[in-house]
Amino acid sequence: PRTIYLSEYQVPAFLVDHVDLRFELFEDGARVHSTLTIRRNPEFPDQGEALVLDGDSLVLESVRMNGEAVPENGYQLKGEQLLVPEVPDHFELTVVTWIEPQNNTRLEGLYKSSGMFCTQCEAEGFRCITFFPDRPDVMARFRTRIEADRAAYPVLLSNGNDVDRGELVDGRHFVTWEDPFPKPCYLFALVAGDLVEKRDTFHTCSGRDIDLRIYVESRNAQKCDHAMDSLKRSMRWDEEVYGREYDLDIFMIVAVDDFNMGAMENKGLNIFNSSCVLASPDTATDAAFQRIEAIVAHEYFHNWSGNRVTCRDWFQLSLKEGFTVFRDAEFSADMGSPTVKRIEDATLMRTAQFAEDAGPMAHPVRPASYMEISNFYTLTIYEKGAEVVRMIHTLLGPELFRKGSDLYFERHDGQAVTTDDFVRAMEDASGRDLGQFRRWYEQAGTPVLDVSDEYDADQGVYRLKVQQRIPDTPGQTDKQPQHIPFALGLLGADGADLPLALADGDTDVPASRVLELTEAEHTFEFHGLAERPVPSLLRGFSAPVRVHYPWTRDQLMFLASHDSDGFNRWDAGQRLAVDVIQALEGQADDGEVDARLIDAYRRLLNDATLDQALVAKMLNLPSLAYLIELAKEADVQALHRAREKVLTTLAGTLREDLLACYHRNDDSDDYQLTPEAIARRSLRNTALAWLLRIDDAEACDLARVQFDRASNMTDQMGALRALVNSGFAAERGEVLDGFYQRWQDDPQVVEQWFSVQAASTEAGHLGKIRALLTHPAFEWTNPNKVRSVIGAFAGQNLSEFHQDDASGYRFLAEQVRRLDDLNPQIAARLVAPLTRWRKFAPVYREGMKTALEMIRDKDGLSRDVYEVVHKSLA
Ligand code: BAL
Ligand code: ZN
Repeated sequence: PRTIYLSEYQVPAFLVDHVDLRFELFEDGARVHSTLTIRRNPEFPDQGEALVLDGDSLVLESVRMNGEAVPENGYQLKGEQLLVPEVPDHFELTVVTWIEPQNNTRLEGLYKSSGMFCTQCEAEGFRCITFFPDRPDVMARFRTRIEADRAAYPVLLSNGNDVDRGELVDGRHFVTWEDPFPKPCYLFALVAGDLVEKRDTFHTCSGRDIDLRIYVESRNAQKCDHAMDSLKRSMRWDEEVYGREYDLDIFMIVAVDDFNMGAMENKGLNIFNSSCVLASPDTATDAAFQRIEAIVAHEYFHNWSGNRVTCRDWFQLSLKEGFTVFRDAEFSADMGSPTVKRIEDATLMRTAQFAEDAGPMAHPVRPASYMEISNFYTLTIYEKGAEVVRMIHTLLGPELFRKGSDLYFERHDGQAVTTDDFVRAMEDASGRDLGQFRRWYEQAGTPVLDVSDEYDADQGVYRLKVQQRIPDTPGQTDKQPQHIPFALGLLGADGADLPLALADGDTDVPASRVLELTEAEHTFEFHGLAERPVPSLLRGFSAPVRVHYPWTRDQLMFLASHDSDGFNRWDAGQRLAVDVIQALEGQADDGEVDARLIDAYRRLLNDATLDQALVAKMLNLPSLAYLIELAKEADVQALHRAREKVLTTLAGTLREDLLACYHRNDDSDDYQLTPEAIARRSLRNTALAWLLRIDDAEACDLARVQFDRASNMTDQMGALRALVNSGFAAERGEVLDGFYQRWQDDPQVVEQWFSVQAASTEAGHLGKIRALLTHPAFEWTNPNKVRSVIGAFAGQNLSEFHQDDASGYRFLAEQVRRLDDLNPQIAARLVAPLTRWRKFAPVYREGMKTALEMIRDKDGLSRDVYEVVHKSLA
C-alpha cells in the first residue's frame, strides 16, 4: 500500500458546487444516480488537469457530461478511480453506479443493518457509494432523493430539510432532502428503514424552535429519553459556553446495531451505534448512561467544530476531534463531577494513550503520513488532541480562549482548515505567541519531566528543578522542548497550601500556580517558606506528561489525605498503590503489603465527610494495564500476582469496613443519575467485588440477593461481575444462565453479558472464550459482538491474554485473520494488544511477534491491517 504524506498536499484540481443524488434502493442492490456540478479550481496549478474521481467497489453503469452520454473511450477506470481526461472548465457530470449494500460487511459506505439501509462515510466511505473527489476540502451542497419500497422502508432520511415526498409505482415511495450548508462528502448520510420516531423540541437562544427526532426500531422506543435529554442539555450548553446556536430546523439521531464507530456527526442526521444512544435504567449501567450523554454531546458539538468548520485534509483530523473531545469533556464535567471526569480522562491518557505514544504506531497529533486513515482515529488524535486544546485553554485562561474560539468560528465558517489555523485564531485573539506550543502538534511521544528539589532552611527558599525530555518515536529523534503548563502547589506540614512567592517580598501570591516550561531545564525558587514543603505537581493533570519525583510513601499518604487538588489526592493514592505493587512484584508469595496502604484504604472507606465520588475513584487499584505501561519490561503474570495479592489482602483485612460500606451505600431509592447516587452504587459494587475475592459466604449471599433483586443494570451487573470474577462463588454458571435467559432479546445487554465473561479473570478459560464465539447470539458481522468477546478478552483480560504458552496471542491472530476479510477496520483495531510486543518480558515477546507474523502472512491482507502489522514488526 502507498503512504500518503502531508507534505504532498495540493489543493483540489476541481471543485464541486452541487451534488444531486438519487438512490433507488432494492433488496438485491442499489442504483445511485449522481449529478455533480463541477468547475476547475482556479488555485490549482495545472488548468489542463484530467478529472479524477475516487471510487471503491462500484459497478459503473453510465457516464454523461452536460446531459450527453460519454462514450466508453471518453473515460477510464484506473484502479478504483474514474478518470475523465478531457473536461471543460464548468460542467455537469452524471454517473450511475450499482452497489450491493446487503453484501457490505465492511460497514463503510451504504450498507444494511437489521434490515435497514444506513451509511458511514467518514473517512473515505462516500467513494463506496458513488464516484466523487472524496476529500474533505471539496465542499458541496447536497440534494438527495431516496426511493424505496414503502412497506419495508417507510422512513427515508438524509441531511438537511425534507423538501418533497410522494408515491411511486409498485408500492414504492420517495423523499427528497436538501441540505443548504456546503459540506464534505464524509458528512453525507442516508437512512431507510422501518423505524419509530421520538420527537421533542428545542427552543434556541435566538427564539427558533428546532424539531428534534430520534429514530429507533420499535422495540427500542422506551430507550430514547436519556439521549433526548442529553441532546437538549448539549444544545443549551453550546449556546451558553461557546455561543453556538444550531443552524438547521431539524436535528435527527438514528440508532443502528452494526456500526464500526461509536457514532457519526453527519450534518443534521447523526447516526449512532445503538450501544451509544439507547438506555433505560434496567438495561444500561451508570457508565453507559454517562457514555451516552458524552457521545450525544460530542456528535452535536461537531455541528460547529467539524461541520461548519471542517478539516482541510485527514492529517488535520485532530482539528475537529481534539477540539470536540475537549468540548465534550468540559460539558461532562459541568454535568457531573469535574474532578471525577478529570480522573477518568487522565487514566485513559496515562494507561492507553501513553502506551500508544510509546509504541510502533506512535504519531503526532497532526500526523505527517499514513497508509490507511481509518487507523488514525486514535487516542492520540482524540484524547491527546483534546489535552493540547486544554493546555491552550490553561495558558490563555477562559476569557481569551473564548475570544479565540469565537474568532476561529467566525473566520473559518464554511471552510476546510488546518490545526495551524486553529492555533493562529487563538494567538490572534489573545496576543499570545504559541509558536513553540505548536510542537505539541508536530512531535510524537510523551514528554517526561524529571523533577528534583532542595530546601535552603536558612534563606527559606525551596528550589524545584524541572528537566524535560521527549523520547524518540518511529521516524522522530532529537526532539525540541515543548511549551508545557505545569500547575503545582506546595503543602506545609499541616496539609494546607503554602503561598507560592517566586521572589522575596512577593505579596498576594497564589496557593496554586501554573508555571510555563519552555526550556529543557528550569529551576524555580519559592521564597519565604519556613519549612520544607511537600510538592503537589502537575495539579489537575495540567499537561499530558509523565512526572518523575522521588516522593516517599509517607509523603504520598500525606498528599492523598490533604492535597487541596482533588485530582492530585487521587493521583497520590495511585502512586502509593503502584509503589506497593511494584515492590511486591519481585518478592515471593510471603511479601507483606505495606500497612500504610491498608490504613489509607481504611480511612477512605470510613470517612463519610469525603467527597464520595472521589472516594469511589480512589478505591480503584491501578489497573494491570497501567502497571504494564509503567514497567520497563513487563512481566504480566508477576504484576498480576502482586496486584492480586494487594487486592486480596485489602479485602481480607478490611472485611468489616467493606461490609459496612456496602450496607451504608444500600441504594433502595428510585434510580437517579446524580453524581451522589452514582458514587453510592459505585462504592457499593466495589465493596462487593472486593469481598467476593475472599472466600466469604456472607458476601456471596449478598451478591446473590443483589443480583436477584436489583432494580437497575448497574447493580445487577455489579453483582454478576463480582460473582463471575470471584473464584469462590459456586453460583457463577447459574447467574450467567439466568441473566442470559432474561435478557437474550436485548442486544445491548447481551453484549454486556459477553464482555463480562470475556474479561473474567477466572484462570485458564480460553476454551470458554472460544465457546462464546459459537454462541447463537454471537455474530461475526456485528462489531459490538466482536468487541465484546475478542476485544474484551485481548484488550481487558490481560492476565488471561498474556500466557507464556502464547495461546492467547495465537487465538487473537486467528480471529484477526478471519475478520480481515469481513471488516478490515475492526480487524486492524483488534491487532492493538499485540503491537507493543517489544515492551514485554522475553517469555511473552516471541509469542506476540509470532502472532503478528501469522497475521502478516495472510493472503490478501487489507491495507488497514497491513499498516498496523508492518509498522509493529518494523
Ligand atoms: N467523526 C467520527 C466519530 C466522531 O468522532 O464523532
Ligand atoms: Zn468526533
